[in-house]
Amino acid sequence: MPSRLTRRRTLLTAAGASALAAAAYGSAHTSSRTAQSPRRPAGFPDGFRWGTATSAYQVEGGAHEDGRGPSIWDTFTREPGRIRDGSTGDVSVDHYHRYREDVALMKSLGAHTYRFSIAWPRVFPEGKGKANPGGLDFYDRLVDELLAAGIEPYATLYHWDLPQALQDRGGWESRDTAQAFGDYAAYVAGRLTDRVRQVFTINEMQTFVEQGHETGNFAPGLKLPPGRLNQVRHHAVLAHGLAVQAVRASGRRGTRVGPAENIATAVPAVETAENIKAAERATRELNAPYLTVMMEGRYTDAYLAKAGRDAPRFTDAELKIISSKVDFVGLNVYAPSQYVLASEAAPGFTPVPFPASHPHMASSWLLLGPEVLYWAPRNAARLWPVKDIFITENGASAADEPTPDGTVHDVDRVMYLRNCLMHLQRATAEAVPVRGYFLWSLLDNFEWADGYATRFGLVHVDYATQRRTPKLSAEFYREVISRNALA
Ligand code: IFM
Repeated sequence: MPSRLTRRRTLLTAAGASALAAAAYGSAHTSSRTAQSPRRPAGFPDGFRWGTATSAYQVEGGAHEDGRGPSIWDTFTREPGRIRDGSTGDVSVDHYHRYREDVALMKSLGAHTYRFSIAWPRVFPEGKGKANPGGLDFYDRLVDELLAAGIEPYATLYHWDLPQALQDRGGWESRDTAQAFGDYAAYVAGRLTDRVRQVFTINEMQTFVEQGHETGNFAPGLKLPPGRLNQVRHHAVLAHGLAVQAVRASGRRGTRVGPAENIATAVPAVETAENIKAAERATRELNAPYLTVMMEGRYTDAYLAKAGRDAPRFTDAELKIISSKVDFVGLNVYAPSQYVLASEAAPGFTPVPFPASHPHMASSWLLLGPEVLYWAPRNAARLWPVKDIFITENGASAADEPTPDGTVHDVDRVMYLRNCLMHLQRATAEAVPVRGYFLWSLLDNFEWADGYATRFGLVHVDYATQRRTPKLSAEFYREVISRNALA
């Protein structure tokens, strides 16, 4: 730890810290405007892309239609005790049939983009082999509707709904699943990239791997020992790399591809130069089996040393695939993973535990720390050579009590979003290359193990009638989009 004196000397004012962070971010990336002055422009950069995000299993419903095969979430939701309210995604918010209404809602927000995911078991009901001839029809219709509304489609290839047939053959413990994902990515790219020019490979590896294979809270509900868990992690990043290569090989020229990962972000507890550096180091290590290996093509020494005999088995050729060049990096950002202080002892940072009184939104994991919207992209851009970053998810769960006419005055969600966007604006003002933001989520939907008990939408859904009613937060977001600014 630096001495108290050193620490006091390096404690910065907000403006000074902003200038320092811009300088630390690197002159190659820093515009002359921000290098000369810490004054922040009022809005987001011209051309900033605002949108919303959803995922197939969470919103589509239509679980048994048009030849869709079962996914691990169909199986998991049927196991007693797995989902808080005993629900499934069989019908959900029926986006499969109501997509026109939903696209109209996006249009009324003034959104530029929409990030949806494609259900692998609709396209390959058995996970591989023979494609379902009608498996992409829904996405064809959705994409056409979006384009007609002037909204750019961003497709995610995998948001956790693994075909059950692949799980039966070992799921992510098997290298074949990574290969099957590459083949599926090639098929989708061949069919959709005439209109879908931006593709995300896998959404939040960290979540589906750890919640699905370590804690067992998510499908497929496994609690694997460390060695097998590390192999699952390795197959997930390998699948990402194979998909990047497949999109390049089978997609139309100019299709852009990258991951959408929930970067684990360390935030300096107090903004000093030493703590900022410590937060970067910690972020690199926290993401060692995911973003770090994807961006650097190697597992960190600390990760391999800690794993010891449980380290994943891998080859150099696989590391090359995993680190295939991407066009952008999507970051899902909700809460800081850790606050840190600098430490002179290895590994160069000390985590500061969250106190029991730390506030959170309706979901207990969603701890408030809106500055993470600055530090996540800023750390990523400092650590890795990323030219384009998207915030692929950010949003909040709230209690959302509708008034008798169905409206929801979700001032807490508005407060959360306003604070997050203020910090994101600091990032863009310092020339951190964030190009767009996808708010999670357009609609209330199936929130995995919480079922329908937890709501994240800008638009309230009455699950009994499927009636959609925009909340106050929708009005807030419409204003932000129309001004390209918070005020
Ligand atoms: O609903 C999820 C989404 O599927 C992945 N990111 C976090 C969201 C809120 O928990």
